[in-house]
Amino acid sequence: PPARHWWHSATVYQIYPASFKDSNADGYGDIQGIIEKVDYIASLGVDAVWLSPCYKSPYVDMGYDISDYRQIDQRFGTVEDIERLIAKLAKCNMKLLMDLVINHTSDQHAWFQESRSFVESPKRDWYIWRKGKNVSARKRRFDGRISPLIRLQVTLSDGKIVQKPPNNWESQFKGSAWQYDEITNEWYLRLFAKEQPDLNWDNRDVREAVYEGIGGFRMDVINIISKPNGFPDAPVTNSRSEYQLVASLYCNGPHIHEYIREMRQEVLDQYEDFMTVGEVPFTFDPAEVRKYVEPERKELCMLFQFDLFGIDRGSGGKFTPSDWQLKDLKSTISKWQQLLSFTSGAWQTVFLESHDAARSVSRFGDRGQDNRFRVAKMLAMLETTLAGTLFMHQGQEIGMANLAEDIPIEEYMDIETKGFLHDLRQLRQAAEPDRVIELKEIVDEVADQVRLKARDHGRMPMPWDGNKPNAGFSEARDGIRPWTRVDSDFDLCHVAHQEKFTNSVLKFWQRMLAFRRQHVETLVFGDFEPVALDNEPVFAYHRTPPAGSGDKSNNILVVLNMTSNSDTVFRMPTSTRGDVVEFSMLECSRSKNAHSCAGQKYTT
Ligand code: ISL
Repeated sequence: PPARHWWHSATVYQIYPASFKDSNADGYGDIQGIIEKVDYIASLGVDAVWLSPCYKSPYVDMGYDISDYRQIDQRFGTVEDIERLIAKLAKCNMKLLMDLVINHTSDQHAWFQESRSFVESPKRDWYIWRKGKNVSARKRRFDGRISPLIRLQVTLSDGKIVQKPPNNWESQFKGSAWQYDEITNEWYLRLFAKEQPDLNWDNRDVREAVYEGIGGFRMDVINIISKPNGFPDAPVTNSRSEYQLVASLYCNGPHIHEYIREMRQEVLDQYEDFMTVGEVPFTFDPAEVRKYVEPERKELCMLFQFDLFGIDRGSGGKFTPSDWQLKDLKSTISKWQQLLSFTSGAWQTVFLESHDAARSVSRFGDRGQDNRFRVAKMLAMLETTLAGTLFMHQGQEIGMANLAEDIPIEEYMDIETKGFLHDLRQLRQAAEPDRVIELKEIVDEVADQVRLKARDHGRMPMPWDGNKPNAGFSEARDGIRPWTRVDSDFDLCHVAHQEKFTNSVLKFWQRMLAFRRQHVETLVFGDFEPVALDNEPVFAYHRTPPAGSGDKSNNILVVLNMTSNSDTVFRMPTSTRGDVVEFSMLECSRSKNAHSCAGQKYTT
């Protein structure tokens, strides 16, 4: 069997630094704030903290646009603060995982400034520059498909010759994935915001420069760093838009595995027991996914794979509805549990939330307040009884939900949400060039989806104490306000309250994490087998220790009631091996409303 490492059985707690704890009343969370909360984090029973970016950044995409990898942004503190955080975490037996964003930098990074300045710049080739496609004025006039608005975007040079981007790729945040730059009359690739130019990984110097700083990391969009040769146009799947969002074209590029292996050999292997988790969005083919994590290939320790995360994504993109059913959720989880496990020889992560998604309670549960905490506990039980390295996102441990207030859609701040709204408005404007389309005209139509799915929800400040101003997140006053809205429902859901209350979501997470540690062979390393997948309202599965494990008899049956009906009945299928000899209900309320339970030791 493959070697075991500390990170296999670890639970990692994600901190979004801007929203965790503000120690200096400037409205932003900071490193010192995290240091103050290390004891709290330790009390959860987690093994490591993943810190979303806090490097120097103009903050166009909340720090995922880095302008200096060697400095901590002023709003968060200093490098010394990070060192103090590492020391404090270590005292509590926890490690720190930093976020490595190396597909792109900020446009304010010195490398890009140099690259953009002139075509012969030594750093020109550090980014991806191409000439635009020329479109003659004549062709333009007769090409009915080019809408007035899109023409505006490409009439960027001297007015006589109209340029189009080098290909038709769409940015993740909408619009063309290429940005015209007047200084040299060329375009650079930027798969995300225009302030996030993509690095050219084919350039050896770029790779050397990146390798200089690496320890152990969560690697942002690591599967798209190697770009396809020739930058071919994407097939047109969305005829309403000039640009096509076809991430599969630039995922798993020609040199991807070579670069990851190189990074590992040249840097990571020098450190003992480093941990890497690659973010691998847009890739769903199991064979492709496995390549990143099969131990003998010596690439990544584990990855974030997004099949489950995208379950509510409609065919028209994230903000379009999808009619996913409970059975899809069950089969998606079951599929990946079996594909990537200790026995199968490739490792995975378990996660339901991050800073890139809305809250799981709101996405997967009903929106009624009545069930909110039950749903939170049920999902906690789901996650803590699945195989893989467990990741939880700050606030999940108290059952934070999406913003309770239906605030105006225009007040959503995230760049993905804003980009989507902007793009939709442009498309409408293009269809009706004779009148001005205001944002409020499209708001009604998209409000439900934005309220359900916007990334903003996962980035709300932590409510530490509902009796304090700003829910104890920040003492900002005199006109200074927290950088983002503090939810109005904090009196219902805050840490100070849940710490005192034995049936709280927080206490439940603590108990479940302890249970997971106690049954690590079965729950972390063990095999997964769904039971009665068709039993609609219930999700039930067996967990059994891996073959060859000394802990043979500790089988666990997990039964989750996925409905709000407390009378739901689950009959043990006759195929169940052995009899239940001891069945402990772990449910929180102990009342007849028991919502979910895990039984243990049921073999003979
Ligand atoms: O957020 C998403 C969907 O809502 C994802 O498609 C996301 O854009 C993708 O997973 C890449 O995410 C990472 O890189 C982005 C950054 O905005 C995200 O916050 C980060 O997690 C660009 O750096």
